[in-house]
Amino acid sequence: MIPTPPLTTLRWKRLLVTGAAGALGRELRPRLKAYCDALRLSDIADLGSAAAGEELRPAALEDKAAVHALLEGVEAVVHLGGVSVEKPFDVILPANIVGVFNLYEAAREHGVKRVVFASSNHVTGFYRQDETISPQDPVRPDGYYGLSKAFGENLSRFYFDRYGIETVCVRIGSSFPEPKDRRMLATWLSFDDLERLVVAALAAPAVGHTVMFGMSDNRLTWWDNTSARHVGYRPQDSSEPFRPAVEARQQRIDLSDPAAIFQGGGFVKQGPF
Ligand code: 15L
Repeated sequence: MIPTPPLTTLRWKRLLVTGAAGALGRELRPRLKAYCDALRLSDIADLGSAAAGEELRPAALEDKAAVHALLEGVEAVVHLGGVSVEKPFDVILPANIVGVFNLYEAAREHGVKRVVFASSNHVTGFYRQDETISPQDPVRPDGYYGLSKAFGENLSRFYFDRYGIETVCVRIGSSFPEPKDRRMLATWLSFDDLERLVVAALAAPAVGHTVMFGMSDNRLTWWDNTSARHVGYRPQDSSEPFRPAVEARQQRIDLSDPAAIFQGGGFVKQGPF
């Protein structure tokens, strides 16, 4: 379901979504089209065919020239691109580290002033599930993927401090049709709330460099977003209606399992590769 009425009356001339063929990109594609004249979509995977108002631009993030061409004429970017799960470092490096550098350099060159960066809860995955943390707490990445997202957060801070490019880094929890397990009762972000969050991050008058967690209005949470109230994100969904089904599937939690102890869940024990 797409939230109605529109979440803002603002309209962008051209938005760029990287990683547009990924799960969240496919979800946001029709939703963001409602807010712009042209929606430029990029990925290395198949983007299908262009609907009215869409521009398909396949590009690898590590390809500097391609990324520079991608940013031309763009007003704001929703950067979902890159590797979105734990992988060996040589897979993470080109897409998530070289790629995010290419993106911000291209943004600087083309005068793009606002980026929504899909960071991840895995930037802080080694905090425990019995802790509540805020974006001001030190990062504790739970793998190479989390490390690469921490790099993106730092890089975007540098590009704000040096060049005034504003970024909202959204440490996305678990954005799926519904929470799959008890961990996701805390980390779940509905697709409608994802849209609310991205549109809020694009539309807020001033965001500077903001780091926040991407979650729905879940009853149980490990994350305190108070410092990001200026973004104006108000989640409308909750994992709570899914609780009975999730608990029926997962009655017992083994507290000797790192996946049950740490916020990053199974990511904390992946590898070595
Ligand atoms: C992520 O960052 C991943 O992209 C996603 O696939 C989920 O695994 C999610 O984190 C999560 O922590 O549940």
